[in-house]
Amino acid sequence: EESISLLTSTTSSGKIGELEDDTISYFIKKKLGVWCKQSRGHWELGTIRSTSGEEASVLLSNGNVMKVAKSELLPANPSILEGMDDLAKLSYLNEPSILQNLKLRYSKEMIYTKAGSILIALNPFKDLPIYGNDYVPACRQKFIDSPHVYAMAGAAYNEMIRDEVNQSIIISGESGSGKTETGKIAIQYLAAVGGGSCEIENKILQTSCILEAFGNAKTSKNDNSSRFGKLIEIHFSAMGKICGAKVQTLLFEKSRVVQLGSSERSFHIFYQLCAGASSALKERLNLRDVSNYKYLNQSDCMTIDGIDDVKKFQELTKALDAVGVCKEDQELIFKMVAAILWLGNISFQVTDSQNLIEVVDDEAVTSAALLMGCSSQELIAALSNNGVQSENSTIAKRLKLKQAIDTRDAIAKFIYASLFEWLVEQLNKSLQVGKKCTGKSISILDIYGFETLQKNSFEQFCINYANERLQQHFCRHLFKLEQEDYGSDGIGWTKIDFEDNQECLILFEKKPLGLLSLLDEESNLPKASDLTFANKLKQYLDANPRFKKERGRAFSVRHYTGEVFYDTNGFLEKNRDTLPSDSIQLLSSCKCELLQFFSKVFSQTQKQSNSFHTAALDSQKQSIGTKFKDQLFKLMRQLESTKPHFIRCIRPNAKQLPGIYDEDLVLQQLRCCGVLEVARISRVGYPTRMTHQEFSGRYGFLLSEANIYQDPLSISVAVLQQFNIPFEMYHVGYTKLYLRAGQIDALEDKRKLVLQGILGVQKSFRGYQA
Ligand code: AOV
Ligand code: MG
Repeated sequence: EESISLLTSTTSSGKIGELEDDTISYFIKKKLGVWCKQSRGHWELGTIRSTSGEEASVLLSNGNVMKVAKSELLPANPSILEGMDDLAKLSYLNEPSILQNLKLRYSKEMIYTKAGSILIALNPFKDLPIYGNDYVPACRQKFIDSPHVYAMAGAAYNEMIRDEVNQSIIISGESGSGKTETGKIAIQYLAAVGGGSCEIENKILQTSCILEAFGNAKTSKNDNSSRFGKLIEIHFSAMGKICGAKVQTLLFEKSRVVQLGSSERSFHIFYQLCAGASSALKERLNLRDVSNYKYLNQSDCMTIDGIDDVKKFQELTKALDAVGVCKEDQELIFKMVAAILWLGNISFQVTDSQNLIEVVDDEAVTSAALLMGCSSQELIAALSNNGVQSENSTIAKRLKLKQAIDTRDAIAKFIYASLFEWLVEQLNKSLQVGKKCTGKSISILDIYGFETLQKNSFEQFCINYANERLQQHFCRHLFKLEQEDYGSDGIGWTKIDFEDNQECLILFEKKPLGLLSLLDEESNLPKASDLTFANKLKQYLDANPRFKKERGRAFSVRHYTGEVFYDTNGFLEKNRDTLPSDSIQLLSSCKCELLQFFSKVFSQTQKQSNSFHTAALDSQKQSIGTKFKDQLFKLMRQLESTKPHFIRCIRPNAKQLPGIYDEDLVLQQLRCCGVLEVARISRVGYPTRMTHQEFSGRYGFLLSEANIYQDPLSISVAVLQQFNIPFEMYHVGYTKLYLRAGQIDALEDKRKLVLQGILGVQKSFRGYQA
């Protein structure tokens, strides 16, 4: 009985010391558990033995007795609450209690836990028997009770049908936390419940395999790290059947094609093709073993433990078949991949004291030229000269070593990035949403996770900026909008504080004195260098509390996840992303249709962006940073028009191994994503809200005839009363009705029963007529 009274106690996080002394006496008398902070920031469970003044003597579970300040103690939850499936159900919501709860569940392979409306997913790093068609219907029936990706996808699906509103499932978390896998699990569920007779859902499932082969790579954080962001929009008919899909991608990390960190790999496809191509295909592409290619062997890592590239290649070609990429196109794709590998092997010889070069005319040149469909001479010319415009003619100017290497790499990156974009287009054509598709959609967002590497460059800068934007969206929905709604609808409410990351976004986006603007400004100055850029940042941004000066070329940003140190080496070049006009000319003259197409698309976008500028210089085209910002804004606007469902993925250890729960690592991630605050809000909050019109429109017909009202408000109240919804479970606002978690589902069940009854009567009536 006493543990029950504790359950309903109003204290939520309260430190014991902040409560009255009789609470402490109560804890002593009943030997209730408390969390006691240890020297290294860990928490140990114990019981208070006695107190004197501000100090308490605590018997720890490991047998030691410790003296601590009362204010340092936190209440532990009674054991009946151990391993709760929703953190909001805990009596005490403090960090050690949450950490302990998740740990216990993780040890029992219960990787999903709710924190109010959001789903927390701990990466198990091993296959669990909780997916597959057997689990789909089970989740569908009682989706409210079981924390699972299926349940969340199910909720999105049901709400889409019920409210006729587009939905989104937004997955976030650090690199390697399980976002991409979680996204696939959500799609799997939607394909199962929304599957019709057509092939479309199989095609949707196959797209992941293709996108991962070309867009994922092994990094130091994750063996299958996404190097692009993606939003998959799944469209449904009015009957709830899948009728198409659209894939949108975001900032692709093309630098990986030419540059690798140690123990990292390039994109999977390079290794898959070299390992898995048939001998005939290998011959046609003049393919060698991966160890022969400089773009790949600059890293010591060629294989991934437990991954069979041969098998992956077979799966890839099957997937390409399934989405309708014909064999001829597949051959073209592989040709481009092989051409890039050979391009990387092209070497240069310095011929004079001025560092001018000549291209070494060897097998690499012949193979690359052959695959690209040009002559060796043409390729050599494009790699050794740069056309310089003079008054009325173009003079070919010989390149220096660094310029030549940059040109070669720029061509390789351009071909690969264009290939990726083209593939996404092919997928979209194959998944095209038909005209008959009049229903709504569910979008699944899976971007690259926050990254803090030993060396953080322009790529991490963009990735982390994207994560800041996403965090803002999350905060707005869970904290700001929620609380504003209560305020304006006359609900009494104590505000819950949360960390706002607005300041950090200002640091990135402010014009003209923000990181992105200053980067663009510097990128447009011909004499600028990474060092002058770094100095400019220090000059203008020092006052921003989110910015931190560092020595030399570096600077730091205080992100919502912590401080990240960036080295500006290569920032300007990567932001400019220039492709020499000679290279574009070369590609457009190649016989390969894909290359012709890529160069045409390039010239068109170039023209479009140039029309906004006066000078038609290469450097005047839109920078990568600005383009990315625009893409992100568009994405956010798109998400704003949907009802969001959030999944927070957590990486329980950095080793990518099952069974290890690193408390510090988990806690740091929980803090970043505001799990504690979310759980608090949802415990006191009302997750369901409908206008009186909506509510009375949907449930009014359930009223017995004695209850006939005209206005929506009275109908709503009558429904609540007729179904004995307890008073503390709802709040009637001026405009909306607010319901606590679980209430709307009980009503939905009743509605369904009644409807089935009515349909049953109609059926038998028809049967009688016949
Ligand atoms: P990410 O998408 O969050 O990282 P992934 O989804 O690629 O992370 O997950 C990393 C690895 O964890 C996967 O390759 C699986 O081995 C394992 N994993 C994740 N979720 C599950 C699950 N539910 N069941 C079994 N194994 C799982 V990044 O893309 O790096 O930010 O840019
Ligand atoms: Mg991923």
